[in-house]
Amino acid sequence: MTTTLEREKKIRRKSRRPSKLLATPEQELAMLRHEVKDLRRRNLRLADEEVQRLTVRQVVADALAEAPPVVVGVVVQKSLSAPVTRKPSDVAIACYPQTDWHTGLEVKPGEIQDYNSYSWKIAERRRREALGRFIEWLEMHRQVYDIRECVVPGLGDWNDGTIHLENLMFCEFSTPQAAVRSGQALGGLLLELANHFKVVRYEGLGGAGNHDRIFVKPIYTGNADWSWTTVVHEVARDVASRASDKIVFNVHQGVRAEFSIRGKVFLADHGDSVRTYTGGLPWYGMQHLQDQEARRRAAAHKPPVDYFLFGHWHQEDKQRDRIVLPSLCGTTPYDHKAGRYSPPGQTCFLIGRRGVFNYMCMDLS
Ligand SMILES: [Mn+2]
Repeated sequence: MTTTLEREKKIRRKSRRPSKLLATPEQELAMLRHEVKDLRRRNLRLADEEVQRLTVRQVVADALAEAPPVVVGVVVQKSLSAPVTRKPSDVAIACYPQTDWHTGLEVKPGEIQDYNSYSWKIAERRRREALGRFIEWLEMHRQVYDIRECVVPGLGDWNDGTIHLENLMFCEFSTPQAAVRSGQALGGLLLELANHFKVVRYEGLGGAGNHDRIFVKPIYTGNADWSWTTVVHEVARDVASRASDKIVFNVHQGVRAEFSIRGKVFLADHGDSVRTYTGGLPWYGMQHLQDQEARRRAAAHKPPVDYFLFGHWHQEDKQRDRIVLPSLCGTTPYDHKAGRYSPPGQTCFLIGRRGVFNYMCMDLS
């Protein structure tokens, strides 16, 4: 675009040039010389530009010649199809923990801003849904891994029990009835799992979950014997004995259960031995318990714990060496009071030669 200044210069230049019509031969010669001079100058400038253009082209051509070859797409070095024969390193064990069923608890949505609804019927539906999703997850992983064994840790709070006044006032069943139902459901679950695995190993925490206590106040001596968990376990053991060739039923006495899965040490604790002061997950409390356990195990020359399992807080959390399980019951009025994010859920994961992997938490809302 021509600026005003340039336009003025042009006009002035034109006005200095005599009109061709009025020019004498001398004036015409002078004009032609002037034009030749202009054209020469323009020619030089264009030649200059051409040189520059050629130089740039050469530089780019050189750079392209020296550049490494361009790889388009993903380089697939190994076949992605599933291996036909498996190596020992492909063996994995499935883990499907169960906790906080709170059989007998009825949660009315209106009391907890519609965050949840719970009853025996809903519990049965959630157990079925979770099992279906676990089996789907299992079949997917069987495309790659050799999974023949399933470990089911049981972490307690099977029943809503009688430790609080409200449990007594509003339970759907009496505690003995609830304990029998939980036992039958647990035994039935193990029988169902036995259809999908060569071995099903139950690792039950005999020491009561807080809600399984027979007495309002906690006891630590004989707490497994004086607990509704004993009834749950004995009923479940009886039901599971129908597939005794496949189901191994282990019950651990005391508040903590130690067991091994593919060489990794697991320590299960219901969770009520760690206090919470804010209602939420006691991060430092759990860490403190883990540190204390590590110190006393080191002193006793026992191998360190690889994974801690907790239930109790009805909130799911997965850390490198700790898994806090969600509850089957979901948000209770107590969870609601504490502002807990407690959707009902179940978890499952695999244990391979390097430990826990492919962890899944199902939301059963
Ligand atoms: Mn609980």
